[in-house]
Amino acid sequence: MTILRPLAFLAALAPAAAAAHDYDAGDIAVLHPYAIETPARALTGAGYFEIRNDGETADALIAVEADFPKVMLHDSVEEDGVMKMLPLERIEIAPGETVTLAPGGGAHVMFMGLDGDPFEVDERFPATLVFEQAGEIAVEFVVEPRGSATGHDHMDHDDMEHGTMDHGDMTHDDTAHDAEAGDHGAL
Ligand SMILES: [Cu+2]
Repeated sequence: MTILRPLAFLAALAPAAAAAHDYDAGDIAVLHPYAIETPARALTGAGYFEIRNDGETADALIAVEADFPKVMLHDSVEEDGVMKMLPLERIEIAPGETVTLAPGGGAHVMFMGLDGDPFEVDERFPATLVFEQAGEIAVEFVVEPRGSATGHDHMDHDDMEHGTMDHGDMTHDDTAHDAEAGDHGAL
């Protein structure tokens, strides 16, 4: 009697997935990491992707590393009609679930310190996604035009244009602590 080996079967499929700009490690797959082009003088750029958990235990994205002065996970929340970006410590992916990060609000990766080197369409850059269980997954972000239909969204990007936000005044380190303390009164 032949013993089925599902893991070996999945491993055999991996090269095909990689060709489609997807990456995986263990039970976690990262699909189509992309960033949105930025204005020439932008200080920050946003990155998005889908994460699929094919396993039976929860995992979480806890960090993104890339060659920028600072990279953070951010969440966008509306408070009194004003969009704010707050640091996000982790993005949970339940077993069997797919989490989608996409333009238009919500979680995103914030690449900070672009200063004079904007994201240009078709540019690619490497990054490492760090997961609590699956460990590190090396990926490549590809820069896409603002407002492009990547199959993820048809929202109005203008609502969430990072360039128009108050990133300049926002010292992210300080904000992180305020946000954790939940001190809305001070904001
Ligand atoms: Cu942000």
